Amino acid sequence: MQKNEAGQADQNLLQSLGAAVEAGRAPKAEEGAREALALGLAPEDVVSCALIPAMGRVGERFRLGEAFVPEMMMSARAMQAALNVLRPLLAARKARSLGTAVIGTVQGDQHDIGKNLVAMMLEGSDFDVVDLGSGVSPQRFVQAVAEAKASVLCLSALLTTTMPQMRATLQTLEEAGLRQNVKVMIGGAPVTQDYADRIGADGYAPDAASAALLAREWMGAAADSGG
Ligand code: B1M
Repeated sequence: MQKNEAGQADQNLLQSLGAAVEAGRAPKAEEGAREALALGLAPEDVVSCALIPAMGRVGERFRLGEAFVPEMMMSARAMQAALNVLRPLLAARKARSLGTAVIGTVQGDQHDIGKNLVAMMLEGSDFDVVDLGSGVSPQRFVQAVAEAKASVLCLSALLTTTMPQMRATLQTLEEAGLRQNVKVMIGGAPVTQDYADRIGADGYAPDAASAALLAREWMGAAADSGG
């Protein structure tokens, strides 16, 4: 096949994968992710060119009142089905560990897709990851940091109403005398660097790849994993 034909085939596949996620068709999304890998596409490109834009479109339709919670739920399942296929490649284990990262979505917030992506990228960037899931209370985060002797704590929030849980978690960490032991990173669609500065988090990352890079930087490791 000629190079431009291969490029067109890749584009078509990414487009139909995105459409499957948008339509909430999990089996088709899973199949599309497998085909993308078989075509030699990088898993990071599949995520950033097909999956994330598809979820953005669903969110926009929800915002406009053209889609509802069940549709968002079905799209989330389809995205998760595709991510499950990509996961082994995104989170390939490396020979050494830079430390433990505890991660979760804050209390009151069920959104876990972005958090799952960050966890996968951290795993693929030489971290041992303790994933607490979603709806995690400040006390549970702090308990996990203590138990795992974590070097990094990652807090995700997708709702403006749950962002204050990030501040609450930092306070609980402080009260437990553990604040100095761990670097705290926050992220999620409504979160900003300015918010991180205001609540006293150590850092903010706009996406999963930058989150992994920042965590590596904190550990004094080179930007490229395995470096
Ligand atoms: Co909800 N939802 N949702 N939802 N949902 C949003 C977030 C919303 C923006 C939709 C909209 O109005 N346009 C809106 C929030 C408005 C706001 O507060 N600003 C919203 C709402 C309102 C709600 C409900 C309140 C709806 C209702 O019930 N009336 C409800 C709340 C439930 C709850 O949590 N208590 C709700 C429910 C749901 C579902 C359960 C149906 C489902 C989630 C399923 C799941 O996650 N398992 C869902 C979905 C799917 C969405 C949208 C459509 C997609 C989110 C997503 O997965 N994006 C979303 C619209 C949108 O975001 N455009 C929306 C893909 C994902 C890869 O991106 O999570 O942003 P994201 O992660 C990014 C970065 O943010 C970053 O890395 C990722 C990319 O690499 N990142 C980090 C994330 N965490 C990070 C942590 C880091 C660093 C980077 O460091 C620690």
